[in-house]
Amino acid sequence: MSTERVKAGIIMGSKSDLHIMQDAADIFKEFGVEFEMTVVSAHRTPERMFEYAKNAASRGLKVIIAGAGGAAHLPGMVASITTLPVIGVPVKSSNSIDGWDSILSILQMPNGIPVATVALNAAKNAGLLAVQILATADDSLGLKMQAYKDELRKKVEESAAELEG
Ligand code: C2R
Repeated sequence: MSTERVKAGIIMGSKSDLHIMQDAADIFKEFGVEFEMTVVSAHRTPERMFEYAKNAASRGLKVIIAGAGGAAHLPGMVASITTLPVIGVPVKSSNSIDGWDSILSILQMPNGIPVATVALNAAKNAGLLAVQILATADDSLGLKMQAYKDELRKKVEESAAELEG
């Protein structure tokens, strides 16, 4: 499914999650991180989910972002199979009551199998966290992340200066 250069995987339980998960892909594009993106469902395609999680590290991936809505078991199940860090994105989907079902399904993992859970629909933060993980072994990526944070700080300082007059 990928070449050695691909460092990050984005998976989602359904194509209907794409409008949310695209934000993570956009961050990878912005930072120049090679990534792959596909649909994998623990519920609907358990064998595919197992194969994906089992082979991810040997294919060269360093981090996986997994988004799902409702009874969102995908991130936790993938985390149970791989030793790679898994970042979970709770999606407020059509079958989600109010989003809490997705959040708690991903967040409340048992000891031993962590999933780094971001806020509801926060695929952008998932992308940024994945970049930060990759940057621990890539100085140039670390510099890009520093520049990104400097830009955020500048924007706040400009807003503050504007309001203070
Ligand atoms: P459909 O729109 O395809 O009916 O999916 C998907 O992530 C999506 O948000 C509705 C929602 O079901 C979620 N889904 C899961 C899993 N597979 C699909 N939570 C899973 O394996 O955890």
